[in-house]
Amino acid sequence: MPGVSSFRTSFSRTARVSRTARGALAGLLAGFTALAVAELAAGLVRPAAGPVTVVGGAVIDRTPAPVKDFAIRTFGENDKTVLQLGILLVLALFAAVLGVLALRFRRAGAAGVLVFGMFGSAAALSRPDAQGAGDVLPSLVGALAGAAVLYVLAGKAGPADSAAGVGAAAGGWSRRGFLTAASVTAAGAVGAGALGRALSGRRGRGAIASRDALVLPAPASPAPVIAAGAQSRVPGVSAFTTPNRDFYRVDTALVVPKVDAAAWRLRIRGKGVTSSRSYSLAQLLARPLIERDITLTCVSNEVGGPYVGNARWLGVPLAGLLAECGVEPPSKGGTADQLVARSVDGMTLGSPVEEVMDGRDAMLAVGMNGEPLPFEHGFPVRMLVPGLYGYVSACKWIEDIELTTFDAYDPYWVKRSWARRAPIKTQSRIDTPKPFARPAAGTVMVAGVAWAQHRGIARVEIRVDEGPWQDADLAAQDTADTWRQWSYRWQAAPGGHTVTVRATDGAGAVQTEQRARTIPDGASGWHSVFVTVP
Ligand SMILES: Nc1nc2c(c(=O)[nH]1)N[C@H]1C(S)=C(S)[C@@H](COP(=O)(O)O)O[C@H]1N2
Ligand SMILES: [Mo]
Repeated sequence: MPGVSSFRTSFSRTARVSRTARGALAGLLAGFTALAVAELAAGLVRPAAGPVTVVGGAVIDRTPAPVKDFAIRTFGENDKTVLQLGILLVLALFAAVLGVLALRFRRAGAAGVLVFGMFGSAAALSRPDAQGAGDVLPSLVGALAGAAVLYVLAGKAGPADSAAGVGAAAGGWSRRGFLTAASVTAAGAVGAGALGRALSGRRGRGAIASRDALVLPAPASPAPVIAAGAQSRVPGVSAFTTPNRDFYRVDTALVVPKVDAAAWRLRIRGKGVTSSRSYSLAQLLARPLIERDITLTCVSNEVGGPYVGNARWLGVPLAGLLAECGVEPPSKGGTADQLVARSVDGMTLGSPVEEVMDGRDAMLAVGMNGEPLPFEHGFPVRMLVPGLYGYVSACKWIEDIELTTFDAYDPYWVKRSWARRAPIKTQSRIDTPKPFARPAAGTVMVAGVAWAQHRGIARVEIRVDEGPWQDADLAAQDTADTWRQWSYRWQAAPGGHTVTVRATDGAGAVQTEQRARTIPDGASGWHSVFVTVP
């Protein structure tokens, strides 16, 4: 009877499907357990050594510059979240496949989980801030737990379906046994993961307390009062001083380092340093501090892009500190031409000693807009050199300064095809109107910011379509190290229009029209915005 046989086929197919689903579930639970136990181990030994963090970090380290640039462009500051979700997705896929495999080959499935753990450990060891056994442990312990879970659950997930599904109760597997084991595993994993998170959080408590307790001394040299006219009144223009919570953030840290200021020290050593020194935060704060408005820009900022911000920084003049250690700039016979700054998370940034010591306000910053540095921006101390892109100057969570030469050492980004030296290129940005806006005909305020740190902005011009360049009104210049706002009253006629801006720096050089990508030393070209006047 055709009816009966087709019933039997679909019945066994259903049985096979549900068996596969049980295998996949066993795999997912094993993967979840592995991650949760690893989080717990990381919480105990080192939060930054969690498997997703180290694998993510290793991926960041190995991402070719164009791909990283694409990620920053496409996902902006969500790039890290996207990366971690991607890793979790890939892990989940492999875990499910391993689970199904384990139905037939239990040992192989469990061994597969261990292989993933070894990947995690290898990734941890490859990170620039790896410290040894503590980094390997979380992935390894997690994988062992995951492998055990898969071995047990696969055994309970059911026999081969040779009995065409009818014998589901035979061969040792019972639906209830599997579900009970799965639930217990899930609950245990959730508990381990939550405990791990809580432990990681606790480890940061000393750092948070040290930041809360920090009282910033008054500067010996306060910043000049910002001229009343420095902030344009045109709606839609960036604030002259960027609030800390809005300040862009670019770094490779998947877990923001939480440094306990009480235990923190800064070493200064290397070529030309007469004797290596080390400073505590209290020692640095006891020195005369300077307060300065400085605009920071990322080399990954596209023309018209958002990775630029201006803050009021408080810090220790770096040149004086270096001089005290015996360092001389190359122009005065110093042997080191590169200063390599190292952070607690193993990042290395290289700055030219000549620029650091040429009289500009290079500093070790401790304050940002009137408060201790936020953790995201480098607490307790970061470096800043006005006029240089962040990746060659602005080391956050700094703990070591080494004097060396450009010939002898390539820091992190230079190893990844970015330029050794990178002064900030003159740029201007239209903040308003926005691209594809539809402003009414008549007077339209075009306004934005321009920057050429340490050279200053002398002129900003606007061009509508292919018309002549017209001078924009410049807001008051704060200092040569800050951006400058500008505005232009445009008498807009109906139609589609392209509005273009260009700036001239304090030395008289006009911003180049030549388009360049961000790699290797910063984007160039003119920013323009297309609008339709209805
Ligand atoms: N330790 C560390 N410091 C770092 C980085 C980093 O990845 N790690 N990124 C640099 C880059 S590329 C830039 S543009 C600035 C950004 O500083 P912000 O995040 O405070 O804006 O920090 C610099 N300092
Ligand atoms: Mo950057």
